[in-house]
Amino acid sequence: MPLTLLECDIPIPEREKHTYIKEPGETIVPMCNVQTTPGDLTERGCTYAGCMGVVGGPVKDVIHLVHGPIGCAFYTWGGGRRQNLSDNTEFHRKYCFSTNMGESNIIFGGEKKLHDSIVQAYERFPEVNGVFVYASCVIGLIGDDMKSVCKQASNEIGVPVIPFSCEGFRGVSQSLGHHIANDVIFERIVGTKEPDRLTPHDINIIGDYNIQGDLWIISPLFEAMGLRILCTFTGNASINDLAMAHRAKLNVMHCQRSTPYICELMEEKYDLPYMPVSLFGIEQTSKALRDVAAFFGLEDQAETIIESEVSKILPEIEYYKENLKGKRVFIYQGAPRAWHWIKLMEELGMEVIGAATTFGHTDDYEKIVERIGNGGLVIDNPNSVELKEILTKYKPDLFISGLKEKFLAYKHGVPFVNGHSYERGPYAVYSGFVKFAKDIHTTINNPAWGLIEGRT
Ligand code: CFM
Repeated sequence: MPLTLLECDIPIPEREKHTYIKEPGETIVPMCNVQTTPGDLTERGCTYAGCMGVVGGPVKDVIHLVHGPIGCAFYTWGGGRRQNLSDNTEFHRKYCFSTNMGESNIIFGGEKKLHDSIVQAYERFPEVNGVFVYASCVIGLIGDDMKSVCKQASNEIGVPVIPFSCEGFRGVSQSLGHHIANDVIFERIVGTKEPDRLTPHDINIIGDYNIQGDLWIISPLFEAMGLRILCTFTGNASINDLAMAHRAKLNVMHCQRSTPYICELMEEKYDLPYMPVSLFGIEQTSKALRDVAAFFGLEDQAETIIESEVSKILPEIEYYKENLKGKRVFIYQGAPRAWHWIKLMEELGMEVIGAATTFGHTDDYEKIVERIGNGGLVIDNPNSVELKEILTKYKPDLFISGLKEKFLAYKHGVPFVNGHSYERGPYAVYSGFVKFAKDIHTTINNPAWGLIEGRT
């Protein structure tokens, strides 16, 4: 029984191609990264969300101006589902900028409004080092010439004004938005500045967005090894860091869905190699540190750090493992975290019975299918009706997913942890693993679940 059709999908038989139950010895990858079937109420985000909300938005010292109707600007607020923190707390994520396109602008064009918005926003916040302008769907439809407006405004205000043509409808999911942001940052920013000094141990951490401060626990591990972090892409990044990123000796790539594009471009143009790593859990983090250390000949330093970090957390991890052994988990993330975390759950003695992604590509599913156990359900881009069927039929002991799914899980009495913006994170590397384990332990063992009437 390789591909399977959930009961709720009888009216949308196309969904069968996206739903796979792993059989021993098989290497089937469910259909993915294709347009959503009409009638399927997808939970996917749009291209603009991937460009602005994921990759562009974390840059801490630029105005993020949304060119579109005001509703699209909701994504700019730090109070939303993403919590990519920065140390520029007086500005970053505190303000929301939009051209607030109304009906008449849409009819007569929004170029003047865009120009005036850029100039006004900069006059109000002259301390910023640039302006990023993001196109929403409407702009693609009316054809405003963002490029020339941005160029003219940049000449007037004297800082880079960079347009991102990330109209929401362009891709099948937010994934294309990541790609567009990578391309624009590479073309317009990387290589435009030189660092004051270079060391033989300069790295960039690519593909970490500092969710609840992940980077603030990741970076010290690399620094303790003797490495210098030149740039982070894009958690807590300044546009000036990004401009100098081409001078690093190695790109350490964490999120392997939102950043392989820029890593490949930098390798091609600047001969800068990249190394994919997983920075979650003991085994994967230790491997990452060892791999990076081997590149620089810092193996001894890495071993010392690994030993001290692991010994610090092991007693607590053992405790959680004892209490979580045999629990069955269903993970539904955007893409790579689904496969990063299959290993992590195993480290806690739990079993992943299902894994899903919103916008994973073939390489994400290959890793999921390889890592999940026989009988595991692998489903691409599930909608909430399908999620409900999975939660009630498979009855996992834990559901790891995002805010949109949280209340669905609660309604069905399934313990839940937010794997996107976290509960009480950060969740990366060693100290974050303990927090992750603690949140999982707390929710699974919460007595409230037993009090829910009609728990399925
Ligand atoms: Fe990369 Fe991410 Fe993810 Fe992603 Fe995301 Fe995220 Fe995610 Mo939510 S960049 S692909 S678009 S690891 S916001 S920090 S948790 S869906 S699996």
